[in-house]
Amino acid sequence: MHEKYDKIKITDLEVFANHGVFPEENVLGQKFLVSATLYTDTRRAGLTDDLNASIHYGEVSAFIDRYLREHTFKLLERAAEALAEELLLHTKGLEKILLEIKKPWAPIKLPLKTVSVEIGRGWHTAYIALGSNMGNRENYLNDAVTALDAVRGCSVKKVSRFIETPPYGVTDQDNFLNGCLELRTLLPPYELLGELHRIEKQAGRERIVRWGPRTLDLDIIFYDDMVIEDADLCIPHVEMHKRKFVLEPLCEIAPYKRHPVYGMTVWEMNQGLSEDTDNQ
Ligand code: A4P
Ligand code: MG
Repeated sequence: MHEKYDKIKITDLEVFANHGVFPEENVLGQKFLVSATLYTDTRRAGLTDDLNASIHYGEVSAFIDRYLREHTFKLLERAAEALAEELLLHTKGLEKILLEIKKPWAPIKLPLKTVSVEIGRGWHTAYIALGSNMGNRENYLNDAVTALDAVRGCSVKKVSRFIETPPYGVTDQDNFLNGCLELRTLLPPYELLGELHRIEKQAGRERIVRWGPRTLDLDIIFYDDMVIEDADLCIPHVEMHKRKFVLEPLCEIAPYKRHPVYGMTVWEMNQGLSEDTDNQ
């Protein structure tokens, strides 16, 4: 996995800008030192000697300089967050960034070399299951795909076909239309869940009966290989391996994705479930 180790580093780029909590800092300005570690696969550039196959550190440096001069933030945390997001959104081939902003002249009336904030941000891959069993089901699912793709820092990469499925759990309700999608996202899991809830709400979703009828249900199935077991968020989704209506569409777009706890691929889980049903 050589590409995981590849990086391009910019160290202590000097920018004169106006960030700070004190109003004087926003007017007078001061020096900032910016360091960025850009994680990108340099293999192709390494073989071809072609700049277009890599990230141009001159352009990135110019972008950092311009961005920090043209915006004013109170906190270094906010400056770093906003800048990292802009760089990830607009730099082709940039998978992850470590960004440090140092403030050598921090006005705290004590001698110090620098204060700084360093953050790590990057792209993640999530798989989302979609379901609807009320109203115009196909429209609800298509609108959800569009709404998710429109979220800043979210880009839908693949969408499965939508399949008609009998209700699981509470069986006394209409058939579902189910599908899955692959999402590239800058959002951490809880922020992604917040966006899913917002989109469900926009589709008129009301939470009356658990597992009951709904216009739109959006569940996070996988988020990279992360495992979360909190009261209000479980990833991988706890029931996914038992659900044909998740595994079948997921198998279309990510057959070789492996469950980070059970170790089985989506294809294997889907196959196992078909055999169980055949034997019933
Ligand atoms: N939550 C925890 N983990 C997750 C996660 N990975 N993704 C929490 C999304 N949400 C997660 O969900 C309840 C709470 O689960 C959320 O607020 C979140 O904090 P909900 O959507 O409000 O309620 P729900 O959907 O009724 O319950 P649940 O347990 O999420 O049900 P499922 O698992 O979504 O199942 N049959 C067919 N054929 N097709 C279906 O799509 N769907 C369900 C609902 C039942 N039967 C079905 C289908
Ligand atoms: Mg749900």
